[in-house]
Amino acid sequence: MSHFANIAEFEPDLNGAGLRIGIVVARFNSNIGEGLLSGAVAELAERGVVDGDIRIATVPGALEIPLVLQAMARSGKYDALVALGAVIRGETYHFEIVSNEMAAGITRVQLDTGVPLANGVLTTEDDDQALARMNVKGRECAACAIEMANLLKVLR
Ligand code: INI
Repeated sequence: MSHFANIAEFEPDLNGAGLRIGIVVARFNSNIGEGLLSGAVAELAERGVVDGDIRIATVPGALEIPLVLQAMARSGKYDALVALGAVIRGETYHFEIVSNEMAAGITRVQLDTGVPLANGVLTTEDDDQALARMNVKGRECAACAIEMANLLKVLR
């Protein structure tokens, strides 16, 4: 839906057919990572991304995500990337460091490489919050990756 009759607007395009999507998932809090991954892959499939166009890399924790995203982005093999993981305050005394460095690194990779990137690393107070959000967050990030990949293709 465009806002104005005489002003062109790029419509969100959520068709994933033909898009190549890379996913990086942290194994720390692995049950949450698995839930995020299930949601993301289900959403990609429902939106037309075929299994052969998806690659999954796992890393030990959230702090390792940006470097692997950077390598995948630089490879030129992906239209968009998705980062998945969980940083849970109740289980770490350096919650802020892990959360902030992870998020800053992910944003930096996106801007440095020009490859769109959806940040699906949950930062929560406890396990229950992460469990409640993992499926929807995985799905949202997959949809975000598709939309951003399509928008960037049009803009370029
Ligand atoms: N990594 C996470 O992904 N989530 C966490 O909650 C977490 N905590 O609790 O510390 C965490 N730490 C590990 C970190 O990401 C690195 O793997 C580690 O510091 C080695 O570089």
